Amino acid sequence: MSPSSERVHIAIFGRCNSGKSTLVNRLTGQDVSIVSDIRGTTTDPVQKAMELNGLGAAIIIDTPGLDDDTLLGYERMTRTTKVLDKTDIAIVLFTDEDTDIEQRLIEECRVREIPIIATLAHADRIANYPTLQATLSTLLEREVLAISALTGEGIDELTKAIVALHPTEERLITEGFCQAGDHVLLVMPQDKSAPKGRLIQPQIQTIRELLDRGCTPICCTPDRMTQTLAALTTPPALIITDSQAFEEVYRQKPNISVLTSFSILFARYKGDITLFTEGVKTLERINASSRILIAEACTHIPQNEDIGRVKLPRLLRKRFGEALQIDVVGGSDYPTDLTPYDLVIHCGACMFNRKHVLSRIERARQQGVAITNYGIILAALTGILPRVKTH
Ligand SMILES: Nc1nc2c(ncn2[C@@H]2O[C@H](COP(=O)(O)OP(=O)(O)OP(=O)(O)O)[C@@H](O)[C@H]2O)c(=O)[nH]1
Ligand SMILES: [Mg+2]
Repeated sequence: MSPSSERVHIAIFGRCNSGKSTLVNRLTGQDVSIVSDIRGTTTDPVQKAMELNGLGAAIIIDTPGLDDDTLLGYERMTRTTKVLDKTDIAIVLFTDEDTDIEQRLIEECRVREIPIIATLAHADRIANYPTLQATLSTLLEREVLAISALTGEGIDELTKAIVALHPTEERLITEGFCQAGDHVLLVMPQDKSAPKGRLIQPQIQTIRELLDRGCTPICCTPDRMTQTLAALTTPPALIITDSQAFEEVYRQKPNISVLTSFSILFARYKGDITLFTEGVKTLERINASSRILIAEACTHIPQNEDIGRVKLPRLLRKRFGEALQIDVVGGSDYPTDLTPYDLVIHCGACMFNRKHVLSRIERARQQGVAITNYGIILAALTGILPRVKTH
């Protein structure tokens, strides 16, 4: 099954009782969300992984009603914002009620450059729906699809519209680092923090991509690197190492092999490597009275050598003094106001889709706050960064 971070995130927005949950169930063909005529039935975003015809791996997100007055206004807004942060495609349901809040949502999507599909829901019930559909279309200056989640009317057209909005351009993890025919050596320690019985996501994804690109991936643990290199008739064009093994790998690297790390490739693939390497330069201005935010995507139980909560704060305090103020947030607790911080350090976000990481980067950029990520800052603090290929 594709990881959720690689799936297109499709979110459904509309008023209470506009049929959002019914539509989710219709699109997934499953009983994912509770449907009822009680307003405010859906109180939290619900997401479901599915395969959509013609589009492939997707996640459908059901949301609480935009006009849900059982929720406090602020709470409602933050929930919607959190969903928009990761939305690749937004489906907005209009009915025969007012259109003000739906229009505000569309405006927010426009600012965030999220593609939208506007629909007139309940087409089976609204007597004069072709007239209303035309009026709405003029008002919004865009096509409006008439649908009924209840009868299935217009759902095929909706699916086609989703597929048409799906970006066809495929991003590559190793773009510009190697080409078809290259031998690529992957150095991957499998210590006790590695999951039992499988490889971690970045390793799996990289190997798969190298196979797809016609490269020859060769894998070893750091202690087997000498023997692995000796078994090759020519040195690998590219070596990708886990940052932990960097020094060991750097020492043994054949001169003509290009060296990079999984963290660097994923910082580039998931985020904005230029901004991240720019952000890390802020370290020159950090001092004991600075304030740093460490943002983690997961809310997992911290392990012994947890990077965000232990390793990184230790390294930073060692360098900038014990008084350095470091706040750590997890999961969806990413502050709206980042201005109290001199630097934001985000985790690798393996659980987030690219849109989600870019939304967070954009917030920092708009507020003029420097941002980087774990891989890049660790590479900078341990002196790796100047010795690897980053772009
Ligand atoms: N006639 C008609 N009724 C619909 C349609 N879609 C949903 N309904 C009905 O409208 C009511 C509300 O549907 P839901 O899917 O729960 O609506 P919702 O938008 O998820 O509502 P909240 O979770 O409260 O925000 C249910 O009784 C549905 O059966 C439709 O296309 N046509
Ligand atoms: Mg609902």
